[in-house]
Amino acid sequence: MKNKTFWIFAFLTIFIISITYGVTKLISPKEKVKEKVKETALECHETPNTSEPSAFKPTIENKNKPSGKAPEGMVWIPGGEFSMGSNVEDESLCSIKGVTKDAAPIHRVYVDGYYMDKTEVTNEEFEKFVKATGYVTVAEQKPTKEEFPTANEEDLITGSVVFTPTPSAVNLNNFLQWWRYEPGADWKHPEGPQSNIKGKEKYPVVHVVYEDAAAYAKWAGKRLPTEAEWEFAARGGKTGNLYAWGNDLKPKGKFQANIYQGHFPIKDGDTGEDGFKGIAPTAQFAPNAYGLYDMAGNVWEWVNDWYSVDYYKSLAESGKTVKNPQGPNAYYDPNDPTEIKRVHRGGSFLCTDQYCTRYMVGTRGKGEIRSAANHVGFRCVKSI
Ligand SMILES: [Ca+2]
Ligand SMILES: [Ca+2]
Repeated sequence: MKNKTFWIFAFLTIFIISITYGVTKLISPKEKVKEKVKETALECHETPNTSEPSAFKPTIENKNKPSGKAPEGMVWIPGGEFSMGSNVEDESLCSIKGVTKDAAPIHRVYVDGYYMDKTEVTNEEFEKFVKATGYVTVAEQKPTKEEFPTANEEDLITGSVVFTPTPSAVNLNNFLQWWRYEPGADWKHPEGPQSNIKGKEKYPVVHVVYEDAAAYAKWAGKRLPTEAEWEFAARGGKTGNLYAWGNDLKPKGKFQANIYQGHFPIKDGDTGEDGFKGIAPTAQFAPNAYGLYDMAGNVWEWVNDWYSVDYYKSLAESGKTVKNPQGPNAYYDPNDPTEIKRVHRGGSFLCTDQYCTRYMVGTRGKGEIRSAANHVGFRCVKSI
């Protein structure tokens, strides 16, 4: 690795951990866990087990509906009371228990109704925002000495993180093998400076950090969803399902989301059995019961809540139905205590049953708030 980019890789070490899959066990210093990853990572195709199916109580949707038409590109989500979280012990790294413990326990939540974007925000939509405002995303801005005081001046270069398949099979315990910091990568150049978004108008915008997403939402007269709003919407009024569409990953043998099939993360390993190798245009699969597309897969979606590993636990301990939760007051990830993180939801085109199954509707991801990558985007909501 060149000296020039060394520091930024060091910086990205923590970032990629969180932004990629949020699999905190993966980076545990405990060798025991690492060994388990090696043992199980490539043979994980069994149906996930659920430990407490009875923890889910029926979803009770609100009956009221606003008069008039929904804003363009949005659908009405009635809100109501539902059971939030995941109790799938085997999520992600198969037989490694507890990977999804940040999504447990199941707890009861109420949210008011709201409108939600049917799709992830697209390049075309984001371009309108940029043209109207002159907004410059974080990935397009040169990093500053203030933010990275120990970095050399020549290392302060614009760019973002891009998935890069490995030449051959690798152990899945070192994510640096399939991510690279690409100078010049940004939303208009998703694979790097030689790439562009021509013909990708309907693809989700990527390489956006939290503040980019929030700025777009404000300009559009919208806002980012809370984590509870995102999950209520993703569940589509159903109760305790594994996925946004039901409990079967492939009903009638057909994939319902753009995720990853094949040998992860090797070159030409993505078989595209779901119809897409890599990122896809939005809305290529059937919507969920609320008319929302890609609530699983394609790109991760920023939500507004701070990420705290034990937030659900604290809500559950109250023993009450929590009304319109806005997330914890502070971020807290014991694996990266200095990283400032907010929540990602839904998984991406890189999620696979070999490694990251966070397309499961109740599970959570997380990301450092000023870190972007080519598998993270967002969608907005609007209150009435
Ligand atoms: Ca795919
Ligand atoms: Ca998505």
